[in-house]
Amino acid sequence: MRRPLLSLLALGLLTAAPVPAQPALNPSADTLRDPIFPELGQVGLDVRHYDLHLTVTEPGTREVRGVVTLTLTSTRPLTQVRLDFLGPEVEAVRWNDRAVPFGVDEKAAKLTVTPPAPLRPGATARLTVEYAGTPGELEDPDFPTPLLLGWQAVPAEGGRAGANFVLSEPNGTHTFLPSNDHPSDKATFTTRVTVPRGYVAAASGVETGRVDAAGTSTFTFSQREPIPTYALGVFVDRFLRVDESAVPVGVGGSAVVRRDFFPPETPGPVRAAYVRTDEALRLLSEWFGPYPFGAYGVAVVTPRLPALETATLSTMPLNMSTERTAVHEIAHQWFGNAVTPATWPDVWLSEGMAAYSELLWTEHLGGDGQAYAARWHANLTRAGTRPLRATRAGELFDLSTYQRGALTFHALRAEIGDAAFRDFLRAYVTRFSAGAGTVSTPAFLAFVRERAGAGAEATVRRWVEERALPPLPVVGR
Ligand code: TYR
Repeated sequence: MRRPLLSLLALGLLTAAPVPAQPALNPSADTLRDPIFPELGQVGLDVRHYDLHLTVTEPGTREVRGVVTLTLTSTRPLTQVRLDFLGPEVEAVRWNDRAVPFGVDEKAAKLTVTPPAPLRPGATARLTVEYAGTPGELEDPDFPTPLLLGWQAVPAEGGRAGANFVLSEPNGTHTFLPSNDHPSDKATFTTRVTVPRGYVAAASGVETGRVDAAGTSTFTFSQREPIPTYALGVFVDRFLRVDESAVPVGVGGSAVVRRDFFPPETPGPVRAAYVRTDEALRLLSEWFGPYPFGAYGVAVVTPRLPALETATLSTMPLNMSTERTAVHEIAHQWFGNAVTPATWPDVWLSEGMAAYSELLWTEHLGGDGQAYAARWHANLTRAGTRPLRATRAGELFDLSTYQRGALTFHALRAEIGDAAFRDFLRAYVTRFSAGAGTVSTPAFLAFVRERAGAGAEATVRRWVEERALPPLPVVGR
């Protein structure tokens, strides 16, 4: 359902009280110009934290109410803040607790806010947005089955209660959250979710509280390490929550909280895909270094969809509940959520390593990793392949991203040997989860050269840049 376009002009923003002409001070219209999603984000804007309160009154419908306070800084003077938003009707906007003018441009999917004075570099402001209604519909045409990205509703059916969750990669988060919706602007999150009594809410981060009031429960989650907006997970269902003992694989051996959420009708075999989660966390932390977050688990959802590595709490559809996919999503907590693609063409770095972790898991179980790699190579030979930086949305999650991406890491391993490969991966995570927490393809190549030498860089570069598929790398057995 489309709502009428509410233009900036209609709201008087462009005519009333114009900002004095300050060309250098008005980069507000500049998006981040991502090569694949050029419309996303705002140059200079840095969202540090989202404090989000969602209220779901009738789970299974698309209705939602949100109040979010963004903690903002900027690297340039900003006369306006332009957030990505294709969400429900905006009811109020406040800047440091004072009402300020705003405009919604649904066509551009932007919420534009004019602060009382330009946001200066280094200054911090709090921007609050209240909204309620139906999240926007953002169709992802690149999935085999048409998929609405962002806010998901699973209607009540038969004896089954309704449910909601989000599935946002790459750009669905702004259907339910006004945000700087690009992976280069990572942020921490406090997420509160209010649901009818009897429902359970879950979200990325560590649960810090639950308050029951008349007819409702409110759950609070703290995601203390920055994550990309697409990786925020939110779930509402009559979940069975299963708590396990913490696993000491965090930074400095710290305990990682373990909890999983299963819908009541989850068949037994589905649960089987998750019984070795602790073992996978231990194995992958040996290869990649300490697990980067405070918790890990899965939330199982019922629609047929791809699995998604939502931070600390992977989204696992029933149909994707296999051990292999479970390990893939765990690996994404390092590659994707802690080390995040700087732009969308860099997504192969996440998917390639997540796929590579399936090979590491196979070897861990005593299987033949080289045969696993040979299957990837045969698939690519049969289907055709491309250089790794995606040039359009349809390439983001294709065979080359996953399998040629994975073989690129296999080629590096073949070149430098297991011990050096392990050291490389650990150093790579340490280096690129720090600071902005992002990695670009050129920065990755430079790091390969720095850590593994010019020969290794040349090998990797062929996998990244050449059109033709290089020969199958062989890791000695
Ligand atoms: N990143 C997912 C994976 O682990 C794939 C995916 C992509 C899932 C986009 C959902 C989505 O919306 O492979």
